[in-house]
Amino acid sequence: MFYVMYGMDFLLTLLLLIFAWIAGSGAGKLAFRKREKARRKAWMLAISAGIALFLVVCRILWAAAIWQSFGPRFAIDRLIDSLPPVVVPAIAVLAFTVPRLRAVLRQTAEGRFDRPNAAAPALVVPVQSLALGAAAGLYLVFFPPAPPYWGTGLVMAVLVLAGTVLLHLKQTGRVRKLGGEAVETAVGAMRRRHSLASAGLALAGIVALGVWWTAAESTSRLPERLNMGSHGSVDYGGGPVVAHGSGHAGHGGSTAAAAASVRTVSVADLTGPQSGTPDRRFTLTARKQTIRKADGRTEEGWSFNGQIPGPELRVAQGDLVEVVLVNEDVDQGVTVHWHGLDVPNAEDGVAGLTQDAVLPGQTHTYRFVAEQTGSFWYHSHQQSSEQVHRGLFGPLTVVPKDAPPDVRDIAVVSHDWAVADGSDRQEVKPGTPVRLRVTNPSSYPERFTLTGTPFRVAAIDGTDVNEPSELTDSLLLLAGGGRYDLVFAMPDRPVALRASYRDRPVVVLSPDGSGQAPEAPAVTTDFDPASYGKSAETPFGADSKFDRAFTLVFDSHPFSFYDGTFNDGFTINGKLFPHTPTLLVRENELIKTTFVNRSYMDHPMHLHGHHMLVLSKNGKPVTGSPWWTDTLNVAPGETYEVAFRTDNPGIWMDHCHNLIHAAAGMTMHLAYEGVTTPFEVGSATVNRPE
Ligand SMILES: [Cu+2]
Repeated sequence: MFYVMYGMDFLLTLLLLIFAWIAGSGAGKLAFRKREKARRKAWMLAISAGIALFLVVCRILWAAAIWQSFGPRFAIDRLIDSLPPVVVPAIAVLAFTVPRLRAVLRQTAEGRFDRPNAAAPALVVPVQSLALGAAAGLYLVFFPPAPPYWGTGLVMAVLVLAGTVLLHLKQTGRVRKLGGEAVETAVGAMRRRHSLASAGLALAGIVALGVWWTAAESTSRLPERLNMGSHGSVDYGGGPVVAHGSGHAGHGGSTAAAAASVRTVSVADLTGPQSGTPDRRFTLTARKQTIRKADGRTEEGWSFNGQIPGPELRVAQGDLVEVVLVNEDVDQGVTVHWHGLDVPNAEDGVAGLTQDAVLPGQTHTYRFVAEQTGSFWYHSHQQSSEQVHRGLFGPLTVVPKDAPPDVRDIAVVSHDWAVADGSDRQEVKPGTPVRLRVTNPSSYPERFTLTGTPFRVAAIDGTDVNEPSELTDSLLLLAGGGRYDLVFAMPDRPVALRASYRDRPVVVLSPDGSGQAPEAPAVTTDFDPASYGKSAETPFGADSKFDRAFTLVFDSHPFSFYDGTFNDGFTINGKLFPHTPTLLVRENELIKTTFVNRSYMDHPMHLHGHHMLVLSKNGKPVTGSPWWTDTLNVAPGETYEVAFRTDNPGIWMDHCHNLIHAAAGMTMHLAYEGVTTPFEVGSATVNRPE
């Protein structure tokens, strides 16, 4: 639906430019046509201008339809930025061009041709101005404006106005020529000037493109060193101004924070318990590993403890967990991030923000208390777009202290490499309660089906669903980085979990361990967490008074540079990191964030260190169970409102978990007042978090 709506808008914009351009060019030449051709050319002008006017009306109606379908945030930029430059000239065409063109048509029908009338700027310039406005509209498709849109609107208006003035001057000059010379001489001279001007314009265009390319390429380069606490651009979300500094705790702290006499603390000091004997101790050793894929080819992968996915870390709620990360030979360095587990900031494992990447031969120790129960996963947050893809991830499960012992509890981390050899077949006695902890470690949303038994989605992103109802033939869309816990009692026949990207099931459970997987359902219904389960008390909700409200709008920038590389960028409020705003907060505030996806790809938004309560989806309140998430898939055309409490001080990543998007700048931070970091990213450091 969204693709159709935005695609059609693009098509209308393109067609408008084509017809307005044909009309504008025809209008400029009309007065210089041979008498016998004038009538036909005037008709062609009338038709192309008529189509262009019709397309302007279509664009207005289509913007209204987009507004109606997806909400004002999806159409407001059209209203402010791209429609005025065509609507105003279109009105001028109706007021000035149409009467004069009708006169030309009338006269030429009688065999007369009044050249000065046909050359009148009032006939010609409005049509050409419309073409300029249409060109501005097409530019805005590829370089979408950022909120609040007024600046871009003003620039577009000034540019089109300036262009119109120049066209007017040019046309007045032509009229003068037409008065002074014989038409044939005038036409000849005009043709020559026209060719020269066209060549000049084309050359200027190429030069401008070159200048833009060079400038965009060089300005997109990240600085050699960038402190992640420096916050070049900030957003207070309408709340009180928050003191923030320029990093380097321990070297005088932050000036702004000091000036406001706010106590500063370094992320490095926001650790888990440093003393006490751990209840569970693990060692994760990262090393290179050759992987044989399903098609027989081999590729260099990287593993934890020689496995892809890495070993499951299974702990009980309340355990003090100690994990020693050892990097044997992964040259880029590694870290471990505990995805979904809201650990203290220093234990969060983000290279360049909460620690330095652990280089070959080095170790790093993480210590935290597993306070939440549920399904989580761990992965490297150093060059994560490449390292997670190559295998540096694994499941992390926190079970309740009083977990029933008879449950068959299986962590399923579905990764295209890990399952290359076929389905995971397991024997489960009929009647056994089963919990499948399904994790999607890929960058893209994955669609799962479970066949052979009715089931319930017992938990989303590690948090229990309240009174989940029974499902059959449901299509479960799981965000990249997200988790669903599927529970059922094992029937006396096989059960299969399928992922849409694979032919063979990911997991087959059967009473004898060798059963045939049941057929995939022919028809499925989409599972919607927004209306699943029963509503229940939440610590805050849509009616709460929020201390700050942030709006994050995602746009496609198909022609953009990031760190010197030309690519398909996805911006947050028009910006790529490090120009994305840092969301600044104080401890113990209630925050509302609105995600608006106007781009053509899904963005699984992952906030570190906090769980977000989903308040509404596409303007409709969540009606089912309270829906807590740490990785929310925001599909094209979707708007979500989420809320969270600032109860975990630090500087936290808030980014798209399509790690390719994140690596191309779709990342930002949530920073608490007074928190600084001694760590840096940039080419002069070892740290590349994405
Ligand atoms: Cu994304």
